[in-house]
Amino acid sequence: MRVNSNTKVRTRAAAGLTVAALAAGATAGAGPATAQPKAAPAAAAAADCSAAYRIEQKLSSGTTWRMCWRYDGKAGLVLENISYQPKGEPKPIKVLNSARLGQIHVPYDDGSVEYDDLTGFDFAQGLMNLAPGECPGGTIKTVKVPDSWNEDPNVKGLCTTTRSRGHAYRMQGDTANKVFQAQGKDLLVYTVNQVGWYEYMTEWRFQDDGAITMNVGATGSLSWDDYDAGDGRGWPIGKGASAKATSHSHNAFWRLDFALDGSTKNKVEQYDSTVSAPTRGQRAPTTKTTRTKVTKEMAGDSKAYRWWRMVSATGKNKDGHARSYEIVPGVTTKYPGRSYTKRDLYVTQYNKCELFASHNPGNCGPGAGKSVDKWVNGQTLTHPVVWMNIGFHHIARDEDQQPMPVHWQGFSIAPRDVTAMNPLTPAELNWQNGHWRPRR
Ligand SMILES: [Cu+2]
Repeated sequence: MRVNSNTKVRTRAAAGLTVAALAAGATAGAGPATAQPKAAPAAAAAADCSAAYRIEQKLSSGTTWRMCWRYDGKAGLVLENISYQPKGEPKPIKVLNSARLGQIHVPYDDGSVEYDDLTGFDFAQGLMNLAPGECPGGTIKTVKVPDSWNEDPNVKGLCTTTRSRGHAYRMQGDTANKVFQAQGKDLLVYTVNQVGWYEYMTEWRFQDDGAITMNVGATGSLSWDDYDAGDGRGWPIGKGASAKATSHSHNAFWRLDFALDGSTKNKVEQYDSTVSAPTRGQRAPTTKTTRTKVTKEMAGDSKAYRWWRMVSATGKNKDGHARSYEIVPGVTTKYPGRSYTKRDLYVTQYNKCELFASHNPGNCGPGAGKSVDKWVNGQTLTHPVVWMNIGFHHIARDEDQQPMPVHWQGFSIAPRDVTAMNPLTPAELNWQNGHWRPRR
């Protein structure tokens, strides 16, 4: 039997207990301490993995996604060696060396407590068995949880399945009865991890158009112990106004180690556009877009008219354009309370010791610091690693019980010039590239 959730439930009841003490309590009897991160398996960088750790899905539209998975004792699901092969491409196009969560940081609004769920509150240990019905049409893989608390470390906890996402495109042809349309298909890979009263869904969505969307969904139950918020720091749940669920934030981090076309020497670019009022002689406002090459480690903020991309060091598409992946931030409520949550995006030079955006367990050298903001210290980027911070401020509502509906937060990366045309272009239209002229 797995450890009953009540034994590791978050409690903020014991006044004066520090977070460290809570963390120690939560791991008591959990077996050997795991202060140091495990060395990555030697096979991680290899081109392949054994069948049990391979995920390969050819979607009905012709796109194939391939990757390896492993399960980390703190980060949970780690996807490695991710490649994309749309129809018409002779071989897989590598996108990422590694994709994983970097932290889920949960500070409470009344200042009583904050949690580092991955590094301090046994997110990975809380991997849940999935019932067949929650992986519809898919396959549930068995995950061996490292240093498991349970007699049987095996959890039927990794779902891979496919899902339709609606229109991939639609275009009216020459005649009313000729419509070009396609229904998009996605590969989904997900786990559910219980932390205290919460259950986190870690979902990776690999679309047939080359985009990858990563989301964390929080469900389960509101924290039972947190019903004593003061005014302005909670919301009344239940009859009357006596039980106020304490508001809190879920600050989720993802760590992406890109390897476009198999090389980690990717270039980072930031684009900003400014819109100016019309000057004399202009009929409308003008917009100018500028590119800034990011050559050194950076901490950046999302804003309107700003985006970033990772550019392949080696690969070009059939039009001769450098392949790249654009970073598409999701909706976020940035939490300014901690140094590492103050910025939306960090790009650091690769360091195998830098694995968690906060409370990093490894000792990364003298003065290296324990959080991602500290690692942005001017190094030249020859192997950039992307850290995205997406925050959600959770002010509970009556509808959050019971169970709590899943609330999602996340972001996407989208191909930009990876293929010369829409990877789903039907054969009849594949001549319409560039400044084409209608055929008569
Ligand atoms: Cu919440």
